[in-house]
Formats: sequence, structure tokens, C-alpha cells
Amino acid sequence: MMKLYSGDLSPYSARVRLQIYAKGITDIALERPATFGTPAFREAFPIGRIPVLDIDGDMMPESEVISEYLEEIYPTPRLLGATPRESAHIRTLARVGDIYLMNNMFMLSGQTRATMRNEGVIELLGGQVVRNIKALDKMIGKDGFACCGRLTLADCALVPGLFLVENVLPATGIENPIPKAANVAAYWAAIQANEHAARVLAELHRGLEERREMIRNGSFEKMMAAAAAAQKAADAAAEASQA
Ligand SMILES: N[C@@H](CCC(=O)N[C@@H](CS)C(=O)NCC(=O)O)C(=O)O
Repeated sequence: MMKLYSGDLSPYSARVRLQIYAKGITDIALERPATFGTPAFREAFPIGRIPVLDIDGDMMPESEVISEYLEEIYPTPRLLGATPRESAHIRTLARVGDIYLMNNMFMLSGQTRATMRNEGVIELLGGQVVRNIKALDKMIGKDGFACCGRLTLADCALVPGLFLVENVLPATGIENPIPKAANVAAYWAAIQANEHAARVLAELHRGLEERREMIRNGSFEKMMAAAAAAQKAADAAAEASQA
């Protein structure tokens, strides 16, 4: 049985989970990797990030690559287009969700903690998010879906991206730009009623609450410090063994 290494709060994992739910796939186990955040995880998975699809021991990283692979092996219901041009448009919108929203938001997320705050980083990455929401406003579908009048891989990437913009960006001090982007706001209100989107959004909210509790009680800061120290020691040991 295939496994998807995933986590509630991981937006990239949520993107693949939304695809799995929308396709009705039941033979992929969802698991949080026991070694996530440790040198052992980075040793096993060089990029060191989730999601990873475990195909009987063959490890496939990167959410977009996993999504395209799942589209090929579970072709129905199809979350790409009915024509090559439609598929290209779906992929363009998915890239807005991935590169222009999620990536900037993921890099910004540490900035919500006082110990990490750097105004230059917030201005740079937050400015990109605001600009990209304006771009999305000119591209997004007006019938409750990102495009094509049905759920596609574009929605799979945009839903977790917009979740982060709404719920994490304001904690950096930047106002949520979604309400001022009328088409994005209408899409965002509508897609949350989709049962598959609602399911991943509930998981993302659960993950965010757990993270916020860990930040409040100090255990997140301790966990991050321990992970950084363990990685530094592992890197030093690897360097020494090569010398
Ligand atoms: N480009 C990657 C990004 C994945 C990613 O950044 N995952 C985050 C969680 S959402 C992660 O595992 N971060 C761990 C780390 O940065 O050490 C993808 O599309 O899968």
C-alpha cells in the first residue's frame, strides 16, 4: 500500500490530500513521518520536506510531482483539463498557489514568532503575497471554482495557499488582502463549501491550533532549538567523516 507522509498544518501535504479526497482514493495511507524534523529524516529524504509519497519504499518528494503522478495512475475523476490548453491553465493557477502564495507564506510563517521577527523579510515576502493576490484576482474563475467549473488541481493548490494568507499573514502585521480582491474573496467563500476543501481546511485549522498551543506553552521554541542543534551536530559529523 502506498503511503503519503503528510502533516495537518503542511499546506503542500494538504494540496495532495485534497486531490486524494476529491478522487476518492482509499488505498493511500496518510502518515506523519516519525523522524520528521530530525537529521535522520534529512538523511533519508535529502530535500527534508513533506509531502513524500512512499511507493513500496520508492520515495517521491515534491507536491506538484506527486499530484501529477497521482493524476496519471488514478485518471478519474480527472482533475486536469478536458483539453491541453485547459490543463495548462489549471497548472498556471496551481503555480500561483504553490510558488507565488504557499512558498512566500511558508517562508513568512516563522515571522509570526517574536524571536524570529525581521521587518525586511516581512516586507519582502508579505509584499509578494499582496501583489500575487491582486494577480490572482484577474485570473480566478467566477463560478465557485478556480477554473473549468469543477474542482481541479488548481483548487488543490489554491485552497491551502489562501488558508495561509487568511490565517497566518495577519500575524506578521500585514492585513489580509483577500477581502479587497473581490473575485478571490468570492471564490474563497464558495470553495470552502466544497466537501473535500472543507475537509482539508478542518485539518489545517486543527494543525494551526496545535502549533499555536505549542508556541504559547514554549514547547515549539524548545523543539526548534533541539532540531537545529541535532542537525548542526549531524552536519559537523558528516563533514568530519569526509575530511
Ligand atoms: N516544494 C515542496 C515544499 C514542501 C515544504 O516546504 N514542506 C514543508 C511543510 S509544508 C516542510 O516539510 N518543511 C520542513 C523544513 O523546511 O524543514 C513541495 O511542493 O512539496
